[in-house]
Amino acid sequence: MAGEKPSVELCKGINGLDKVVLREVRGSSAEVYLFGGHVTSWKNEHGEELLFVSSKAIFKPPKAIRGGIPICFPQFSSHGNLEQHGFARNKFWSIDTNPPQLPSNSLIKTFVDLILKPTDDDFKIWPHSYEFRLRVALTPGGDLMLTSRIRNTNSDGKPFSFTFAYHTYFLVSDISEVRVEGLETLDYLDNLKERERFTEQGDAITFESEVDKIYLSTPTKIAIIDHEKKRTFVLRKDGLPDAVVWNPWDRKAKAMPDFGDDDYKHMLSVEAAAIEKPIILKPGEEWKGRIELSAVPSSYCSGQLDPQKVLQG
Ligand code: TA6
Repeated sequence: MAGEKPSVELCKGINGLDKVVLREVRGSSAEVYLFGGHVTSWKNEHGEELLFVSSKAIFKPPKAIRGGIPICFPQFSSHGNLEQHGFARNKFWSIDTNPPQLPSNSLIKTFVDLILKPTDDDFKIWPHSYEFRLRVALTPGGDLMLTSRIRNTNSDGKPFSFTFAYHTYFLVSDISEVRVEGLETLDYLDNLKERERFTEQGDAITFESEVDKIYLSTPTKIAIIDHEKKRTFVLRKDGLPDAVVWNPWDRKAKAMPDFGDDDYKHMLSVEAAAIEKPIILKPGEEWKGRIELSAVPSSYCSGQLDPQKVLQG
């Protein structure tokens, strides 16, 4: 409830899985499951959900949760010989009780730190020692921030490389009424055409069929405009040069057991990522990748809020 103290609460979620609930003074909230380090809810001060989670999502490890913000690490999609999207989203994370200092805005008081480290078994799959720290924070204004820090802790002097994505599922009212701004004229790899490289046309991106594209070296701000909901999501990103845009549309929707047949109408994945140039870390080195999500009331057509202003602001 608005007006109460900001809070961070560890509690039980679906199927008794541990989750942390963040609440901010003006009423916004977020939820993150220790399974997968997976954000499954982000609500504004009116209690309105902003992230899509499928009604058919399965909360049974090791199956990844369908929706919210799965984390793809150390491999995006099938770009390598590991399982699809790597293993971080299929692992149990722990609360990081003693995280190293993270320079951040002192106004941000509502956050939780999680950590993922490899088990002996994991070495058989990916023979590297690492520490993956994830901070999930909610600003007083209700923005959601995810900061990942990945450190190579190999003692054998070996570097390792990885690709990465915050696979964010935004909740939209009607996909055919959504526009994405900030990716115009950029090159992209089309996953529906064996990752062939193309250049995007000059206008905002709209949706009328399946899309699965990796935009390369994008601006640090992308706007997702939901006309019907009069809402603009602003995605700001650091350390993540690429952005994936995905909607499975009807046929693929039917093929996914944990996804409703009509769910594609109400979600759009826009994923801040590092794919084209894998991140390479020598022992002792650390990489940081951050997103900040805002949801601002907008009425594009009435010009009240022009996404271009958002993108330039
Ligand atoms: O990010 C887009 C994508 O790589 C698509 O190709 C599609 O496979 C989607 O991710 C979902 O992947 P998942 O493994 O969660 O079913």
